[in-house]
Amino acid sequence: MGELDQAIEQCVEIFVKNCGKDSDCLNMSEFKAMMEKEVDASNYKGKLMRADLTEAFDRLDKNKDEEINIQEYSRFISILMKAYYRKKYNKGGKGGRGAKRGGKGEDADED
Ligand SMILES: [Ca+2]
Repeated sequence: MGELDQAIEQCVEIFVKNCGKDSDCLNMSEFKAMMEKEVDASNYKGKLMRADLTEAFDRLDKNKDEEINIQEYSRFISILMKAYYRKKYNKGGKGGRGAKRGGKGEDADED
């Protein structure tokens, strides 16, 4: 198994582990528990991590069903990946490629 396979598997398993027993989504308390256990905000740079968890949850919950599904979670992982990259390597910020996407629903990670 490749390193990327392992990283993807871990991301998925963390999601599944934190979802309620009979659910395939994270509710607010599961999301908060996951964040406290699995995410060190100091590793990331970006608006999302400066917001409190309730606001982060609201922004991630695109379909407003008060749960984070796998699609919303995968967007969240993507936001964290970009924020980590920006913090660690100090590149990939605004003005780089892709800065002018202009699409709706994809701007949660932009300042
Ligand atoms: Ca949702």
